Amino acid sequence: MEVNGIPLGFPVSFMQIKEMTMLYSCAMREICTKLENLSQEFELKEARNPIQHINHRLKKTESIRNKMLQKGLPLEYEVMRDEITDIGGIRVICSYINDIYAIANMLKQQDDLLIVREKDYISNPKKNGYRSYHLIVAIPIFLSSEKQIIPVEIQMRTIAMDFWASLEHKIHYKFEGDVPENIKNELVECARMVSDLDIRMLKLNEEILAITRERGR
Ligand code: 0O2
Repeated sequence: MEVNGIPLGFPVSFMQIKEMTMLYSCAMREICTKLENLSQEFELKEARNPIQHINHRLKKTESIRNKMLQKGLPLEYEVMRDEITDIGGIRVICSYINDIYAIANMLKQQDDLLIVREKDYISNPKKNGYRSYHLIVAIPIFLSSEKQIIPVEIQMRTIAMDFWASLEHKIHYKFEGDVPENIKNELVECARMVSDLDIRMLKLNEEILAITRERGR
C-alpha cells in the first residue's frame, strides 16, 4: 500500500490509508486554523506579527517505516497510529526566540488541545547542533458518529534555525546518514553561529523597542 506514492512496506488496507490521510489532514487543518487565528489577531492588535509563516506536511511513508524500524516497533497499522506522533507535522517559523515560547504558551492555554509532549531543543540542542522547539498536541476530530483524538507535532523555530535544519536535513539524506566528520563539525560550528545570531537579533530588537518606547513618551 502506498501513501504519497511510496510503498509503506507493511500490510495496510486501502481504507486504513484513506482514513489515516483524512484524519491527519483534519487535525493539521484544525491546528493551522488556530495558528492563523492568532496570526490575524497579531496583525490587528500588535505592532508586529511574531508568526512569519506556517507550513504543514504529512510524514513520508519511508520516514514512518524507518522510524518504526529504528524504534524496534512491529510494522503494524495500529502500532503506527499509536506510537508515531509526528505523522501530521506543522512548522511555525518565528522571527525571534521569545516569539516561539510566547506562541507555545498560547497554544498550551487552549483547552481543546491536549499537550502530549514538549521537547525543547532550543534550551537543550541536539549533539549535531539541531535547535527547534517541538510541541506534540492531540486534538479531537469530530466525525459523523464518533470523536477521534489525533496527535500533531508542531515544530517551532526561528528563520535562522530553519535555514540550518533544512541544510542539515539535505546533507543527512545526501550522505544517507554517513556524513563526513569535517562536514559534521562545520554544521556544529554553523549551529553555534545561528544560536549567536538569534540571541543578538533578539537583543537588538529589544533595544529598538526600548528606544521607540522612550521616544514615544
Ligand atoms: P521528517 O522527514 O521531518 O519526517 P519521537 O518522535 O519523540 O518518538 P524523534 O523522531 O527523535 O522521536 O523526535 P524528534 O527529535 O522530535 O524528531 C522529530 C522530527 O524533528 C524529525 O522528523 C525532524 O523533522 C526534526 N528533527 C529532529 N532532529 C533533527 C535533526 O537533527 N536535524 C533535522 N534537520 N531535523 C530534525 P524525522 O522523522 O527525522 O524526519
